[in-house]
Amino acid sequence: MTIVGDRFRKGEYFLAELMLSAEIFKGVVAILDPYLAKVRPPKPLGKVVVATLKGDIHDLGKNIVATLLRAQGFDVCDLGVDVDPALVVEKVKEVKPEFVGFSVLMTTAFAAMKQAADMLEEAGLRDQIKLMVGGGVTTPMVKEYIGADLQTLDATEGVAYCMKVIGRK
Ligand code: B12
Repeated sequence: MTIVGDRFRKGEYFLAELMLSAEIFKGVVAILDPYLAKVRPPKPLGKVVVATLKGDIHDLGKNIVATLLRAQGFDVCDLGVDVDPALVVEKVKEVKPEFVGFSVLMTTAFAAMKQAADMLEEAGLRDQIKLMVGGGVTTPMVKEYIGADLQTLDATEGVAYCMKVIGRK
């Protein structure tokens, strides 16, 4: 997808090719998922709520993180894309995860992530979770803006972080 993104930026690929690549990628993840299920430990290592927030419908990065976390043995509650910040708070109350992960590729969705983080704080839930943010447009400044515990451009770094926090590495 990185190569496809580069070709799109250079004008070598059109939107149709971009969308087709995204669909193929989703298909690949769907094929892998049942195999990964077989190697998961019987008892989940922890719970993670992931979402792409309001104004953003990009979900490939989120799906990669969710797949890798599940493969490692975490229970993942995937809220999908274009998610209302209020739903994040509702789900965190319900699921009681150790981690919340936001995935973002639209700079216009930064505000929704900040709102969700503030709402978690107001609900007294922020101290109970580690907040991660990832996606191609994120930087340490985004981490600071939303008050996240981790910012990364690498899904495996997110998984390694979760493992470290729960004391498995
Ligand atoms: C594929 C793509 C699309 C696909 C999305 C398909 C899908 N199902 O997701 C389609 C064609 C639908 C699309 C639509 C649009 N797109 Co688009 N898209 C891209 C593209 C080419 C690649 C993004 C991608 O999927 N990368 C691959 C993934 C795997 O990378 P990633 O998300 O960074 O994830 C990795 C890490 O960051 C990390 N990670 C990600 N999330 C998380 C979360 C956690 C917790 C952790 C730990 C780690 C982690 O793990 C992943 C693997 O390591 C980018 C350009 C680019 N080069 O990035 C533009 C891009 C993101 N799109 C862009 C735009 C503008 C749009 C549209 C508005 C276009 C339009 N005019 O309609 C719409 C979006 C509408 C909306 N409201 O969201 C802009 C955003 C600009 C900005 N600054 O906000 C970009 C940057 C292109 C550009 N240069 O203009 N897009």
